[in-house]
Amino acid sequence: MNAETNPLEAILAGDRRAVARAITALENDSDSAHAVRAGVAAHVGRAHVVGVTGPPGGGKSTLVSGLIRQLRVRGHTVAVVAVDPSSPFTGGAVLGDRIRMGEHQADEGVFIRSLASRGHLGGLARSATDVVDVFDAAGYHTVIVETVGAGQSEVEVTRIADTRLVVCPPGLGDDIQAIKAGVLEIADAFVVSKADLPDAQRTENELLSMLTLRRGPAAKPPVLRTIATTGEGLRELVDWLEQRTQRGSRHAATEDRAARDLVARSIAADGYGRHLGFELVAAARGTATVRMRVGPQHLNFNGRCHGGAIFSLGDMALGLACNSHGTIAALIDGNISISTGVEPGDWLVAHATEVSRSRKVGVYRVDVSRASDQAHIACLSGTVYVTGKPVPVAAPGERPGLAPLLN
Ligand SMILES: Nc1nc2c(ncn2[C@@H]2O[C@H](COP(=O)(O)OP(=O)(O)O)[C@@H](O)[C@H]2O)c(=O)[nH]1
Ligand SMILES: [Mg+2]
Repeated sequence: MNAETNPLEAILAGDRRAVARAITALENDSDSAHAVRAGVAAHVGRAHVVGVTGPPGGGKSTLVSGLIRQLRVRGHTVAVVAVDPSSPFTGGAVLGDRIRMGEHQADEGVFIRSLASRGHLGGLARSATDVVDVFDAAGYHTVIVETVGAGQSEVEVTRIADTRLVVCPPGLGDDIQAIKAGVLEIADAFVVSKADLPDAQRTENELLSMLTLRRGPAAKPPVLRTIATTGEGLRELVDWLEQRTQRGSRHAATEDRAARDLVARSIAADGYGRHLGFELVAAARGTATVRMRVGPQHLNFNGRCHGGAIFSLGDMALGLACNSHGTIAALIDGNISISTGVEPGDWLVAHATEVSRSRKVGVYRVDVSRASDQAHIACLSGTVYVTGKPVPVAAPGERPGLAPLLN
């Protein structure tokens, strides 16, 4: 088979050079990128795509390297996409990943690719999604996506992966609040990395108690401990991965993916939301979750969070939820009840859901809670008028706007 004459056949046959060339085309968005996307589209959905997210230096790359080792022992092929959108700050991290995973470079059953940042997280996530599809089409059993957990990338990893692992190294301190405020909703499992460190037990306890507070019928994600440097806990983690049946699920809800794309672009284009520090956590058709950390700009003259700021947060989630269908909908009537005051430093999470929607009118409900203890803070209900005009950021074929690089 000749990669020059039939690149798609070569990719599907797992030819490494053809795969590498396809990825380069996607990264550079060159003329052949479109052909690659179109070509592999019909051949995806077999790989188990595992997203690994967490703070910089949390032990993600070391963990991924350990996962590769375990998966190889079981005879599985593995591809890795390492995405580091914050490389201007962590400079050289991508190269570091390459070196750290060096032991796998000679293994034909392993393909590791780092994606360099161009500062646009939205665009980066898009090429990561395409690269995952290439690996999937090339027949890799497991595709691991490593991303730095900083704001928007949490929702991006939701979009890319079938299974999401959130890495929590000991000693996160206040940062654990941010984890509570965002990744609680998206984590399929928590991994307490560097479990050899003294604070590991405390981190595990904090995660477990935060999961106890979680409401709703969804299955509680397990908390697993690993010491990636010695391999401890990795067998259990891979056992857990192997019993998952979510393989290919990222393709199941195409409509939700489209809605999530649109919502991510909408919030990035929202000047008011950016001004107040709103961050997107998750979105699907008719629903959106947005968070903020209460800072000085949100306070009233009594030093507590302004009711207007809470309304704004709720309204942002509601606005994203009702516009997620792709047509402009505008609030015509809204009510808020606030049950508890909020202090500076608290993380608030607003979750909007669709109660009903007809061609012209939609009814939405938003629950605002405090991340640290899941306390109910406010409830907002609103009626929207559906205009039928397309949401401007939804223009087909348009590149995503500048997603805010958070943290
Ligand atoms: N003590 C200990 N250190 C670890 C462990 N895993 C990773 N590290 C160290 O933590 C640092 C950051 O690891 P890395 O995997 O690059 O983190 P990443 O930025 O999240 O990808 C490195 O110095 C690793 O050697 C572990 O299990 N125990
Ligand atoms: Mg890394």
